Amino acid sequence: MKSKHLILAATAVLAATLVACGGAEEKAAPTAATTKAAAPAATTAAATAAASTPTATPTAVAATSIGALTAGEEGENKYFFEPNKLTLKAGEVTVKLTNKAGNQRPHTLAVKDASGKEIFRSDRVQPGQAADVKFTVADAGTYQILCVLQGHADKGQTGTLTVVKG
Ligand SMILES: [Cu+2]
Repeated sequence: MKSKHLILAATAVLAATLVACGGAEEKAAPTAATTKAAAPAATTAAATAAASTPTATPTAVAATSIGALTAGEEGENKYFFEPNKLTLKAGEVTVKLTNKAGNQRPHTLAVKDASGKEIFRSDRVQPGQAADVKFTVADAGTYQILCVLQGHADKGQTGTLTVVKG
């Protein structure tokens, strides 16, 4: 008899705890909702900006078909592009390729598509010189850029060209 009461009591406590927990969650939820509801009112401009950001960002990125790269060297074993990431809009593009003064060798800019097919290769640019390299990338996507001279890509002279819809 006593133990039955204890179990009942325990069950009641458990039930009360569950209800209390449920109640607490329900109480917490409206508070969060209230906070959320209040936020847009307080920061309508920010909320509007945030909402328009997803569409605004690609447009901002796509605004240019002109990029610039500098070919760099660190001794004999490391060649690179700075920066090694470019984003351009699809179509005819121009990349100013600068071969840094003080470098010891020419460099080029070539572009390979996702399948590894070379779609463009520039002339050599000599140390201390720059060239406006023009080519066409018809399709949005990710391309590899590299210098095609012997061993240069292996020594790090590669990068990524991201092409977005114009
Ligand atoms: Cu090179």
